[in-house]
Amino acid sequence: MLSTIDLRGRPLGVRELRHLLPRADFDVAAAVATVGPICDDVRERGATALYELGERFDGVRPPTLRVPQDVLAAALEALDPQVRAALDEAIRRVRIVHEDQRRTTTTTTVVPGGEVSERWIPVDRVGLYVPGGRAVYPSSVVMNVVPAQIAGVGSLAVASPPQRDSSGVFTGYPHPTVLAACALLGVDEVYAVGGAQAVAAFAFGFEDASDADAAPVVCEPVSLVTGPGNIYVAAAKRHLKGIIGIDSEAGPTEIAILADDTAVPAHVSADLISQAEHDPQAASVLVTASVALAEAVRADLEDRVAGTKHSERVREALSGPQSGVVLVDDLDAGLAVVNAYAAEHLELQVADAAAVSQRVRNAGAVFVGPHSPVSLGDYVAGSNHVLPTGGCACHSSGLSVQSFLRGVHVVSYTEAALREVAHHVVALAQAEDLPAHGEAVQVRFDRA
Ligand code: HSO
Ligand code: ZN
Repeated sequence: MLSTIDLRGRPLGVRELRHLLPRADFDVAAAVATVGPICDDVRERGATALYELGERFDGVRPPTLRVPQDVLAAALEALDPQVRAALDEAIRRVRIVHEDQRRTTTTTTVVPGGEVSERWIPVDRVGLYVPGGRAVYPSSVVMNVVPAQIAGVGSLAVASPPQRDSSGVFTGYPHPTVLAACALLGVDEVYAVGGAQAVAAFAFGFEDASDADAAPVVCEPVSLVTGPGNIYVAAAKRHLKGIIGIDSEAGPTEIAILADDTAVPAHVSADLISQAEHDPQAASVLVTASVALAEAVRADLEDRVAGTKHSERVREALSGPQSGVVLVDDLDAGLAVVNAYAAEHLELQVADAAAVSQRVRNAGAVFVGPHSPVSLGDYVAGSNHVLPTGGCACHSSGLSVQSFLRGVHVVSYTEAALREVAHHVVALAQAEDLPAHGEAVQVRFDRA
């Protein structure tokens, strides 16, 4: 478990680091080839394809693609009170943080009579993806829905894979805890569709006329799809981007930990395991200048991995090419490594972690000091857990209220303000050999 990449004594630039740092050999780019035909199938055959793909990939044909309202209500009714209390608290904290992300219109007076405002307009309709399969993700319902609601999105649908083994009324629908979280947040449009096909279903919309006794169910296409998923979900988002907007490519999860001798090996080891638990393709990376810490973490991992519920999956993730221990000369070199790696989650378990955090440039989210583990952020810190993976944190942000808004410039000039600047428009239009641009201004000042 955890191969070692020894970068000590090697001054490395970003290009070399990106080449040397642990990364999965099967990445999103490779998965795009697989999801292309699935997306085409959904576009062409709609609901028929979605039922078949559920059977093929999730092992169950949903009773209906849209989850009926009484099934949503029953899920909320059956929700374990402790889980409900935890979800309520998660919702409360995520709301507090995301309320602070609201944008207000700014109006700039460029010159007297010449104004440019920026208005923030929510996307009309969004599709929120909630993973399922290896685990159950009611927390991802919260992380998707709360910012969309605060942004003021008018129409919002959730998709999550149909589940084979929940009993009775829920069989073939998303996990009841996921349904309960939707009900808790007032989301009533929920589809039993998972994987790449869910992203395609949102992008193209579909009509389900399989119930001859009822009116056809129509899922209108959305403008934006958000949410975390496995590598195929991330690949479908990349493939369909343009037809839909996406948040970020939130694929198999990653944790990088920058640690020094002050770190507690058991904490480091438990945190590496916590994210490896998601997926055999999850990445867990320890970056340290302390050989003693690296060894202590390795020793702790042996026991801890053996004793954890999903030890097989964890072992696979920790043994993969995407995970490892990176040995560096010092803290500066460690920071260069984590900035080049651009992890989805970066923990700083070092002395003076708050000061060190100021030097982090590329990470989906940063977890500072010994009492801020990633699993806190996964559930109840108030931060969002839908974050860019695969190095995308160097150009993308995690999910936020902003993800659901578009900034629109609204330009308003008076006649005098236009007249004042007309000659500049004409000069630039001529320089660009686009004289009609200039004429469109001049015509307003020509005498009749
Ligand atoms: N660590 C995952 C989110 C999650 N963890 C949900 C537990 N439940 C990606 O940030
Ligand atoms: Zn997690």
